[in-house]
Amino acid sequence: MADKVKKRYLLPADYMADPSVHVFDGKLYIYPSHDWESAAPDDDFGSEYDMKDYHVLSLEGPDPLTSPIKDHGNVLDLKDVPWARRQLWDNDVVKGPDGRYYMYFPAKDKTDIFRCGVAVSDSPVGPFKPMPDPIRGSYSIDMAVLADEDGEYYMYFGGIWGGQLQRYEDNLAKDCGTSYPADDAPAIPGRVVRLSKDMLQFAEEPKPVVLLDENGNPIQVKDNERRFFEASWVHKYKGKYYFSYSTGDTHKLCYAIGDNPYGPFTYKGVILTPVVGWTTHHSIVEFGGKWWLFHHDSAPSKGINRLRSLKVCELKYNPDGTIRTIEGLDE
Ligand code: FUB
Repeated sequence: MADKVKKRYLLPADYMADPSVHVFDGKLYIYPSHDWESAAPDDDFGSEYDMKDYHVLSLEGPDPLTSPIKDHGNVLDLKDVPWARRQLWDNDVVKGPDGRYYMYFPAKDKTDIFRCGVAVSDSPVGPFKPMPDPIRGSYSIDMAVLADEDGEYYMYFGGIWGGQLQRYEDNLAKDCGTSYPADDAPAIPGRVVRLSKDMLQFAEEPKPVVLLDENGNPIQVKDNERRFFEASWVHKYKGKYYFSYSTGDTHKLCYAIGDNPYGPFTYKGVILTPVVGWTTHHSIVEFGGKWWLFHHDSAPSKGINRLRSLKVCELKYNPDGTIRTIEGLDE
C-alpha cells in the first residue's frame, strides 16, 4: 500500500524537472532541468527533452512544504558550453573540498553523443563557468554526486534507451546502435566512479552499480518493474547507502541498499508509484530534521511529457530502515 501524503508544487510559473537537491551551509538548493515548449520531435531518442539552460532555486525558509522558493535565474546556458550541441538534462552540484561549487551535467556533443560536462562557481547559486571539454571518458546521462563522509566524491550516472548507456561495455563504445542484452541476462547497470581530487575528471574507470534481488541474484533485463533505467540518486541513512532510480517504462522510483558507495545494492522496494507523465525522477535529502522527496510530474501541463513541474513531499522510513512507499498520483 502506498501512502497518500501532502505534496507541494514548487514553482508553478515555470516548467522544471529532474530536481537534484542539496543543503549547503544550512540552506536548501534545488538544481533542476529547465523544460520549455520546444518543437523538437517526440522520437525514441528523447529529442523532445530539448533543454538549453539551467536555473538554480533556493528555499527561503525552514519548511519545504510552505517556505518561499527563489529562482536565481539562468546560471548556465547551452550556448556557453563549447563542446555541447543540445539537450541539457539532469545535472547535479556539489561543494568541493576547495569550497567551490561543481556542477556536473549531461549534454549531447557535436556528434550527438552524451558526455558529462563540469561547470564551476564560487557560489551555490552560480553563475557556473563551463570547462572547455567534457570529462575524459564520460558518457550517458543523469549525473548525481555523493560527497561521502571520508572526503571522497562518487558520481553515479547512466540511463538506457535515449540515455545511450546500452552503447557501452567496459566503458568503451560498442558498434551496436541500439542493441540490448538478451532478456535473461543481468540488466544494464548504472555506473559509479570516484572523482579526482580537483573534481574535474574521473579518478578511475567507472564501475557497474550492481542491483541484486532478495536472493542475491542480479536483477535481469526482463524485470522491468525493478531494473535500472535512469535517474540515479544516492543518500546515506544510518550508515547505509541507498541507491534510488527510475524504472523508466514502468514509471516507478525504486531503491536498493548497500554497505559502501560501490555496492552491490539489494533491491528493497518502491519509493514513488507512477506519476502523471512518462518520466519520473527525484532526489532525497534530509533538512530540518525530516527527510524529503523532491520529484516531478506532468500534471500541471495536463500530461505533456516534455513539460514537467517540480514537487516535494515528506519521505518516511520504517523502523527497519526501509522506505514507506508514496502514492504518485494525487486525488
Ligand atoms: O529530463 C530529461 C531526462 O528525462 C532526464 O535526464 C531523465 O532522468 C528523465 O527525467
